Amino acid sequence: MTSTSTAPSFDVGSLRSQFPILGTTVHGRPLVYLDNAATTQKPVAVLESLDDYYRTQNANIHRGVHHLSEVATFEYEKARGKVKNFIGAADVREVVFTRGTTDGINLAAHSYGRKFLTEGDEVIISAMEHHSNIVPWQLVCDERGARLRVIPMNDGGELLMDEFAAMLSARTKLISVVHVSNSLGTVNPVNEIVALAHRNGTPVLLDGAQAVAHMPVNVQELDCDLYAFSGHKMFGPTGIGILYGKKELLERMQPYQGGGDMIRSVTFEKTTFNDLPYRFEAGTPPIAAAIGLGAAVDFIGRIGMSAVRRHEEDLLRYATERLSAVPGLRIIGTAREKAAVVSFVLDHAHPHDIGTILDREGIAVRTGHHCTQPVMQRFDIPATARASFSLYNTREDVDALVKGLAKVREIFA
Ligand code: C6P
Repeated sequence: MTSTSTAPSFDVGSLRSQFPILGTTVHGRPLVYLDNAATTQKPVAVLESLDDYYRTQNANIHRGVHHLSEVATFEYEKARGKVKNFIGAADVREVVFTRGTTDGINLAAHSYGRKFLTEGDEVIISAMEHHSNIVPWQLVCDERGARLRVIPMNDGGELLMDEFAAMLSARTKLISVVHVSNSLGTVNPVNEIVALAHRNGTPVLLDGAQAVAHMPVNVQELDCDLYAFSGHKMFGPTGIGILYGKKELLERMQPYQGGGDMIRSVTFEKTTFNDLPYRFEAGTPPIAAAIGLGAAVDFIGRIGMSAVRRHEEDLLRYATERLSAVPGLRIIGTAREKAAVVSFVLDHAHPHDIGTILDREGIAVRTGHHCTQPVMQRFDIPATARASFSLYNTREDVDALVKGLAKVREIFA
């Protein structure tokens, strides 16, 4: 099998040169970075925007009348506008800056769940959720006397849609499902989920942590009510994320955290709240990180998400083919619709040992339960090794992984 790259218009070499870390070595070997579902690397454009902000623009926002405060406020709000366009939101007021996906889902659980859930109500999640989309709902359901229900999946890692449809009732108050599974790679039929939910009058939150950097996402086309994702998984800094929400829904939700900037007026008797989206952004936000996320959005925009998706589909096909040929290797997650995430187990080798041996070869993969313990229970395994790809990965990276696994097999034979 040859290692030629496919999509001719997609210049991986030039993209890679924009990521300084990809030119470094680990244990004396060139870095092969295959842990993109955990976090992506950062291009020069993002690094420079952070540096530039702190060197020339640093000030608090929405507060000062002085020049720097106005510049910082302008840049922060410009970043919000870029995100709005990137996800196809109708209005900047629908784009709430958060600390990340986890923070966004917790915001939704508190602000929606505490206001709208009552005794006997139901929240539906799926069997392949990240802990971030399980625990916040467990907490709020416990508090409100509501019930958490789980859409089951088949052995390939696909949701059983008939069972989902049968679960919907007047008691269903929210559906919160992952767009793309981080441990199986499944791309869920989110359009169908939203359509069924809306027919039942139920809003839908999508966890887009593993989707936004890998495929075109348009929240108006998805028609989802809430959509959460993290900046650091899409070439931006850590500590920043987005909760998109339809304006009518956000307006009905109660504030999550209290503090500066989220109020209109405060007396000891009564507080009135600021407009959207500031009502959900209490305190000084991660200003530099938001601006860095704006730079990440510009970076992705220059490439185009459809081209990214095509490139990663090629990597997925190639990786699946080559890994399937490794004796004793079993891929966990074989859905028909997948993103470029390949989880696997290997006979006689624990995933942690696989990860450690690969690391000595300069190859970074993640091992463990990937914060999806119920997925591991469903497949009756303790953990997997996971290679997750991004726009800068190549077929040569896949070849390096397969070669590294040959070493693992040699040691554990
Ligand atoms: N998954 C992974 O290695 P935060 O930590 O808030 O940025 O993202 C949480 C999260 C939520 N949902 C999904 C589907 C995710 O994949 C993640 C993060 C990482 O798979 C770290 S566990």
